[in-house]
Amino acid sequence: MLTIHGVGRSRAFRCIWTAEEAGIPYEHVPTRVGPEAKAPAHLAINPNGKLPGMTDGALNLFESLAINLHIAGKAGAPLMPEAGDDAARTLQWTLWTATEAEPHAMAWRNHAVSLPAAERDPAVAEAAKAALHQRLGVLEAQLADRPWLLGRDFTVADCNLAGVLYVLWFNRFDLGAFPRVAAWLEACLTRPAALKARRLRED
Ligand SMILES: N[C@@H](CCC(=O)N[C@@H](CS)C(=O)NCC(=O)O)C(=O)O
Repeated sequence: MLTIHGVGRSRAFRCIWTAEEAGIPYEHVPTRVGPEAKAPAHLAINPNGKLPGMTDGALNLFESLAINLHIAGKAGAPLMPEAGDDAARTLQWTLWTATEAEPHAMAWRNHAVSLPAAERDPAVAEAAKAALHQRLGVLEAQLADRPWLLGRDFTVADCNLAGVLYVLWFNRFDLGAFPRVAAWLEACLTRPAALKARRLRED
C-alpha cells in the first residue's frame, strides 16, 4: 500500500491532494515536524528528517514533487501524460516549480506573514514579491490559451505548481496583475481532491 508520511499542515498536503486526484488507495500517517520526523523510523524513509516521505512496496521516496510524479505515474494519463512532449513539459514545470517558484513563494510567506514580526525582513519580502511577479508573468502567458498548464487536461504539473503556490493563495498574495493565474489557482485549489487535502490543514 502506498503510504504518505507527514501531517496535512506540511508539504505532505501536496501528495495527499495528488493521491486523491489519482484515485488510488493510499494510507496517511500524520508524522509531525520535529522529533517524530527525526526518529529512526522516519529517517529510514526520508534521511533529511523532513516531511513528507512516502513508501510504496520496496520504494522509499522523499521530495514532495518527486512523490507526486510517482503517484501520478501509477494513475497514468491524463494525470501523468504518456511519454512524449507532454511528459517532458511535466518535468519542465515541476523543476520550474522547485527552482523558480517555491524559494520565492516561501520567502514571501515567511517574511510577509509567518515569521514573528521581529524576525521579518521587509526587504526580503519585497525582493521575493518582485521575483514572484517575474515568474507569475511567465505563468500568465502560459495560461493565455488553455485552462490548465499543459492544455485541456488537468495534470500533475498543475498539482505540483498549484500545491506550491497555495501559500500565496491562502495568504492573499495580490494576484491582481495576473488574472489568469488567479483563476487557474482558484480552479486547482477548489477541485474536490484539493478540498479533501485542504481540510487536513485548514480545519
Ligand atoms: N524540498 C522538500 C522540503 C521538505 C521540507 O522542508 N518539509 C518541511 C515541512 S513542510 C520540514 O520537514 N521541515 C522541518 C525541518 O526543516 O526540519 C520537499 O518538497 O519535500
